[in-house]
Amino acid sequence: RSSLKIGLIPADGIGKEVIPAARTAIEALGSDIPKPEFIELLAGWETFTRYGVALPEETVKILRSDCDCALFGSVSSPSRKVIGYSSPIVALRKELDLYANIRPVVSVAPEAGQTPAVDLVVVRENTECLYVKQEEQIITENGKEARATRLITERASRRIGKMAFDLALERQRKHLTIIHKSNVLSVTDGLFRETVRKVHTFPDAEGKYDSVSVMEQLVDSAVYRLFREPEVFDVMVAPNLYGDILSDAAAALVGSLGLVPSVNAGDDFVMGEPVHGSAPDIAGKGIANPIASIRSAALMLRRLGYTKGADRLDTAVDQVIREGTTLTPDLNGKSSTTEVLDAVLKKL
Ligand code: NAD
Ligand code: K
Ligand code: MN
Repeated sequence: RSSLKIGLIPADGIGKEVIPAARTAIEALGSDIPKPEFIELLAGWETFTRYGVALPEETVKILRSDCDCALFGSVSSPSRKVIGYSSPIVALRKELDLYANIRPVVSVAPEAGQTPAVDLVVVRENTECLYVKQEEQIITENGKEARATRLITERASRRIGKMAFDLALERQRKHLTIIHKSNVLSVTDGLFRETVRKVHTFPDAEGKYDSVSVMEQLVDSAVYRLFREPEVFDVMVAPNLYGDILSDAAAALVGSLGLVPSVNAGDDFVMGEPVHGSAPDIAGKGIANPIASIRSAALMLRRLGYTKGADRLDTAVDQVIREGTTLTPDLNGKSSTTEVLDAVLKKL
């Protein structure tokens, strides 16, 4: 590649503050990556209020045809149903078939060379479970009744399972925990559990995964264990909703949601995205932590094979966290988004 075309979708709230910071950090990588070209794209609640659509067709079209990868910020979704509105990030993950959401959670600032207490990756299935959003409400003689469909397919469970096994193989501990609740949801979670387990023994696996140790844990006790002994977890693979909740919980262990990055990955596209939302409580104040987004940019670059650029971003961020003098308020610091970005740029 002579250039790297990156779609930028800041969307709402602090997305508009942290995605530009990630952009500047990428630009500072110079010749370690192909020359980046940024294409700004619309999506989100504000886009909906202006144009009546949360995910313009144009955005999807340009991502598909013109972009090598993308960075997404965060959307503000109303908590009540608004006619015509549907979360653009959920739609984008589906449109681009970004079936895995990979969320590494690593402890803040272990001394250089020291093993961090928390060093895990949540691999979240990204296209189904309750996020198919098939909900209905009916009126019965006893009042309102609401139902939702929870979809688990063998196909989606198998490919997320493979992704998780492949990630486990790359890691030192090579340990995989399957998260489910099949003691209660024996049909849906039962299928997820069984399918992921089988990846190990697929004929086409040809012993590839033999070095991965597989454990399983019910989702509720997994959260308990996560808080008591997070060091037992390495790679955790989970259906969509459990993965969403587990990764926010794990973020609390490492100090802030503002630190935790992710990539939405499929077989032919990758989109970096901080795990956090649009944070309306701090939006517009210039104090959002840009680290989750800078790390998301690093994850995106790493998946595209630009290891050196990714390493440089991660190392710079680690140094800033370890020094502890330039941090945003979520990490008990006094610095602004821009000051943290500047500190990262200095380390680059
Ligand atoms: P949130 O992640 O936006 O915020 C939770 C808490 O973490 C808040 O106190 C916030 O200030 C803090 N926080 C989050 N990111 C931070 C950062 N980078 N720096 C400093 N502090 C940070 O979750 P919420 O408040 O439950 O949701 C707010 C909105 O975001 C909702 O409309 C929700 O639908 C949306 N949301 C979007 C996504 C997404 O874009 N994928 C994900 C989660 C929530
Ligand atoms: K987000
Ligand atoms: Mn979430």
